[in-house]
Amino acid sequence: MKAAVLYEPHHPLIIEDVALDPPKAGEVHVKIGAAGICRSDLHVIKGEANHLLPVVLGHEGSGTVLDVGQGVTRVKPGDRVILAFVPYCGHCHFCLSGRANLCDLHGATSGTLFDRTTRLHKGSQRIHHYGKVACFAQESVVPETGCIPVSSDFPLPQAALIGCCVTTGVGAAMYNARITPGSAVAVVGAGGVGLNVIQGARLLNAGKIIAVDINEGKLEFAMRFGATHTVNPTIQDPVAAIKELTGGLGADYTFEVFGSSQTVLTAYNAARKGGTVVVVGLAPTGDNVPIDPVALVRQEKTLKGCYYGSARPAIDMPVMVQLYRAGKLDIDGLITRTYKLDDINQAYKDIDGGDVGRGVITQF
Ligand code: CND
Ligand code: ZN
Repeated sequence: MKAAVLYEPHHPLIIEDVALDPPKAGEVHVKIGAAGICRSDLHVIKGEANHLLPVVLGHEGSGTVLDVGQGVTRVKPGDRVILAFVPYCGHCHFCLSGRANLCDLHGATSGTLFDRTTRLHKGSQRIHHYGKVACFAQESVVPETGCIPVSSDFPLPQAALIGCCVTTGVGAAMYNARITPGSAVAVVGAGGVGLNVIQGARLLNAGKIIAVDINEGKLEFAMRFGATHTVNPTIQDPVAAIKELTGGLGADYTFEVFGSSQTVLTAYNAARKGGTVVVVGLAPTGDNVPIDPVALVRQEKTLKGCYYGSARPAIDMPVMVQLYRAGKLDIDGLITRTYKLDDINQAYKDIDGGDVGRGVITQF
């Protein structure tokens, strides 16, 4: 089957035929229907995040079950599924304490399936699976717990986006920050994930929602998803601007959704005393944020990370499906470009070049 393989950072993905072994016990063979273009894959392509190579990237996917391995009960051939990039083992401390997005075994087996082997290979060369999803391919084999069933009439591109940017962004607002009605929110980075933090804040009845981005087009686009104010750091100091918009206090909640020490610091400094700073973006490996520990104490800020929207995919992705169906989450409007798998390198140029919304591969 055809897949896009990354052999080396800073090099284009190679579209080629690779072998995909049948699913083992507890695994599911899926025909990929849609795959979103997220910056997390780009971090690996640009060498900003380390990963075992070669790898089939793609962690925002959906598809249709082709066949299942031994003992699989959650899905059957023909089912439509959202693919979760943190499938859960169900046995570790974090799974058992209700934080399946932090599954230990998943972290310990990064790049492979749970049994530490890959189903992907080329001859004798093993090819790794990004996020146990590896959806930049015609087909994939994923853990059963990484399959979240949706009804057969649910559109595949929208299902793919629930697989990462929607759940990551809306979840950051809803499950991690737990924004209270009327509060002032600032979101630094209004790309695919940031737009979903913005619409999550709108859903939770935030008072002010300030979108911060260096790209004017992204700021305009963010107004459609609920931003009430915009700030462009290339034109004004973002911290001063956010303070001015919040009566000199700073925002109750700030979110960092680009991935750099600089934007984390902006989010941190733009939060008011007692405010909450949620870091969603993945900064390059080795990047450090200079935070004054005494100010942290005296200002009682809360600084926290948020992985996969702090969501429990099996429980919370169906919530995203319901909110979309009820017209409360706009996923259609997020999808601004569609691509063929063959054009994946162009798709990554487009996200890095500043195109608004989300691109999705819909033809494999
Ligand atoms: P995308 O590229 O779509 O958006 C990033 C946005 O940040 C763009 O609109 C940029 O213009 C903007 N930006 C760049 N520099 C600045 C700046 N200095 N100030 C303000 N805005 C700026 O990326 P994405 O939305 O796909 O991903 C965003 C981050 O989230 C990225 O680091 C990705 O790896 C990470 C992420 C995290 C998780 C998670 O579970 N925590 C899941 N998926 C993606
Ligand atoms: Zn992502």
